[in-house]
Amino acid sequence: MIVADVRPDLMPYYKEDCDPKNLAPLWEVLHSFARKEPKSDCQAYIWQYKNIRDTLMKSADLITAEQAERRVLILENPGMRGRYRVTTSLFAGLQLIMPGEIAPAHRHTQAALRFIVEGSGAYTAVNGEKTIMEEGDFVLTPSWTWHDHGNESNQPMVWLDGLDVPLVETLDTTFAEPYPDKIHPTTRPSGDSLARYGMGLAPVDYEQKSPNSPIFNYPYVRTREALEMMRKTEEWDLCHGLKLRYINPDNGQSAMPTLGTFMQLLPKNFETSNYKSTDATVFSVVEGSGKSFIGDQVFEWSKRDHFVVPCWAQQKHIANEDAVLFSFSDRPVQQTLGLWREDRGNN
Ligand code: 1HN
Repeated sequence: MIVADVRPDLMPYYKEDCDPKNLAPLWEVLHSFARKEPKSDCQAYIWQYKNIRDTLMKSADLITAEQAERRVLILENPGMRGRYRVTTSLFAGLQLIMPGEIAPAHRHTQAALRFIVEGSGAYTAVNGEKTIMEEGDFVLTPSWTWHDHGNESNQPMVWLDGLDVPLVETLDTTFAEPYPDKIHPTTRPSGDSLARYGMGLAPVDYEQKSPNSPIFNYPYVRTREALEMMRKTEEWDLCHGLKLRYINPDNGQSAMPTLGTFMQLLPKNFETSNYKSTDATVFSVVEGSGKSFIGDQVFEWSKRDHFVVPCWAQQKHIANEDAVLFSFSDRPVQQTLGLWREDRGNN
């Protein structure tokens, strides 16, 4: 339906000539396409773990992981309720799997990341390799890979699911299928992909076959050690503290082509400079506590909290104690398309 602002006098032409032929006048809407700056429905928000953990645990009394297929509470952006997304292009949720439970094998064209929030010892199997998960691990489930989850430990396990669901939906490229059995057969030992591809080595005749990293699990112990070693030089970035990006060792690009993932260390009392970027970003607090100024709001965070920074919102983070933040966004997509921008102020 056309609301005529530019030329209300042309309404009869719009209605009687254009509309019946599925035509619409660009000049009435050009200003909304050609905007000075991005305008997004995505809002800044925080899900403090202390406020949502009970609700998540209660889901285990109400539905099994198998009944649910995936027992996930979606982190719905308050500006996009009912659209099952955390940012315009990304899905985020917290998945719970209880001891003894199985989430059956399936695959889909959407790519997923798991970032482990609570628990120890449950597994995700990706294309026949089980990876045992520990807090702070970053686990990949690239597009169209078979995956199932299981918890053989004696404690609940919670992880952050990050997927490119809305992006794949926009491109109308969604395919999915269940595996004929509940569990995909294990064909490789745990740790196989890390040993083969994650040690700065590769099998001698290895050839890169896909845009995804061949490593399924980037363990937190190694990421943390890298940050701790790097901090000795005290070369802090004014906007980010010490910030690393997870890479596909085949090509130095992001671990998956649609999902950029990062880990950063902010030392006690560090205050970042104002920063903004076009990739709306979801943060998961791994260690420590602090606060973030996002636009004109302030969010206090501590371990296991999740918060979202919208596209092109001014952000500044302050650590009350040494803090480690995981984050993800669609940055690699924006960069591939030549759309990504950042504003570091004068830093
Ligand atoms: C999915 O397959 C998983 O495999 C988690 O654990 C979250 C959200 C949307 C679509 C598929 C999983 C998902 C999902």
